[in-house]
Amino acid sequence: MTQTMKFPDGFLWGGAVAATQCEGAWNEGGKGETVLDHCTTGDKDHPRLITDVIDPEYSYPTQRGCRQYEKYEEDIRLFAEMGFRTYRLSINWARIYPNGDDEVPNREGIEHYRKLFECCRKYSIEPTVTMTHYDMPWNICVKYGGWANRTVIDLFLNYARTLFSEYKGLVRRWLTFNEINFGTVTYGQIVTSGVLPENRRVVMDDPNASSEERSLRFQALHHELVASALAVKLGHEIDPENQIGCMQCGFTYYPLTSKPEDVLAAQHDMEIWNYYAMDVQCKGKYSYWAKRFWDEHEISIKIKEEDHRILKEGTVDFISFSYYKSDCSAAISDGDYNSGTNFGIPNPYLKSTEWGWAIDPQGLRYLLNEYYARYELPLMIVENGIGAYENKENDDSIHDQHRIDFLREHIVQIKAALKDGVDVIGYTPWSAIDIVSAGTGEMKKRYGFIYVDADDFGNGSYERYRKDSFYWYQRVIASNGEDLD
Ligand code: BGP
Repeated sequence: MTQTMKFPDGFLWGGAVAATQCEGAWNEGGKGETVLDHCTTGDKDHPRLITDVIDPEYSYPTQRGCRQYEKYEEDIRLFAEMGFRTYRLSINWARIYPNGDDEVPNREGIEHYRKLFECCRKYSIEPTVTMTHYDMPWNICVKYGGWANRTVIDLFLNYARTLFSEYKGLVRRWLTFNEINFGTVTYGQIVTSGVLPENRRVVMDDPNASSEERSLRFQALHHELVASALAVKLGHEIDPENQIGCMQCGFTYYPLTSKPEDVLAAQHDMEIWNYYAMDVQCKGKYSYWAKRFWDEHEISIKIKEEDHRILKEGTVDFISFSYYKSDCSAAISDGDYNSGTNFGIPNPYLKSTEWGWAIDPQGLRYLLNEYYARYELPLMIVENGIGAYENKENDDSIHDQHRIDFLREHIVQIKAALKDGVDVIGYTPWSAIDIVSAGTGEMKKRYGFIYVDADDFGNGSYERYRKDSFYWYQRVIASNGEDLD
C-alpha cells in the first residue's frame, strides 16, 4: 500500500514509561509504599501475588524498576539523542503523598520531579504526565479500601491540586488515570482500584465474580471517573494552558465470524470495554449501553445527583490510549451477547508475540477511526509495543528487529489513519527503555529502545545499551516518520 500522507509538523514522537515500573528507590526520598510495591514477580503462567507485608522470601521487582530515580539524567540524555519530542512518564502518587492522606506533601518527592521536568525541558522534550499509573499509596488500600470509598476522591483532588500548582508552566500535557477502563474493573482489580482481592492474586477479569464484587469494582470506577472530571476542571482553573486527556486501554474487537450474533457480540465488547469509561470522560455521561450492562450483570452503583454535573463539567481536551493487540468476540450460546471477558478469542489470521498477544497493526487504524468518529477529539497513542526476550551480544549490541518490524507496521497504519482524516497528535511507544512488566513483574519481558542490564531478580549492572531499534527510531523521528526502513 502506498502512503503519501505525511505526519504533521510538531507531531509528538516519544516514548513512554510509568513510575512504578521504572523508578525503583521504592523506600527512598520520603516515598511511601504503593500497591505495586507489594506485588511479587510472576511470569506468563503464574500470576503475581500481593503480600500484605514485604516478605524477604519473594522478589518485588517494582521496588527496583530500572533505577530511573537515580539515572533519570542519563536516560533523558539518551531520549534526546533519539530525538524525543515528548516523554510520557508518570508521577508516583506515594512520592508526593506517602500515605495518600498526609496533611502536607513530601517536598523531596516534589523536587525530584521538578528536576526531572527541568531536565526534559533542557533537552526540548515536553513531558506528558500521567497523574496515577498503578501507584496508589498502600495506605489508601488498607485504610480506605481503595477507590470503592468515595473519600478517596478528595485525597486524589488534593494530590492533583499539588501537581497542577507545583508544576505549572513545566508540565502542560496531563493524563489523569492510566487505562481507567482496564485497570479498575479487570486487571487484578487491585492495581488501579486499590480494592484488595481476597485471594491476593493479580489476575485478569474473574468471570465468576459475584454481583457484589462486580458492583464494588464499578463503584470504584465511578469514583475514579468523578475524580478525573474534577481534576480536569481544576487543572484548567489553575492553568488554562493545561491540556488534559483521558487514558484508555484501547481494545479492538472483531466478530469471530460474520454470523450476526458474533457481530453483535463484537459491538457489545467495543461498547463496554472501550466506550463505557470513554463516553463519561469525553461526553460527560454514561452511554445508553451502561444501563443494560448494569442490569445484565446485577451491578448496582451509587451515583450522586451532583455527579452528573461534575462529569459534564470535566470532559477532556484530548484522548490518549494504549494499543497492543486485538481480539475476537463471539456470541455465547446461553445469551445474546459475549460473556464480556476483555481477553477475547484469538484471531486465526494473526500471529502473536511470545506472550500470546495478537500482532495487529491494522487494528490500530481501525481503533483510531472508531474513536475519532465517535468523539472528534485529538488522539495520542501513548503506549504501543512488543514485549520480547532479548540478549546483549558480546560487542554490546542488541538486535531487536522484531521491535523495528512491529513499530514500523504500526506507524504505517497511523499514517493511513491520518490519511483517513483522523487527528493523531502523538505516538509514544512502550517503552522508552526496558522496565519491569506491569502484568507479570518480569524484567525479561523487554519493550525498550534501550537495553538495561538487569534480570528479574535484581542481578546485573543496570547499565544502559542502545538497541538496533534505538538507531532506527532516531531516523524515524529525524525524518518525521518518512524513513521507516
Ligand atoms: C499497559 C500498562 C503498562 C504496561 C503495558 C504492557 O496495560 O499501562 O503499564 O506495562 O500494559 O504490559 P505488560 O507490562 O504487562 O507487558
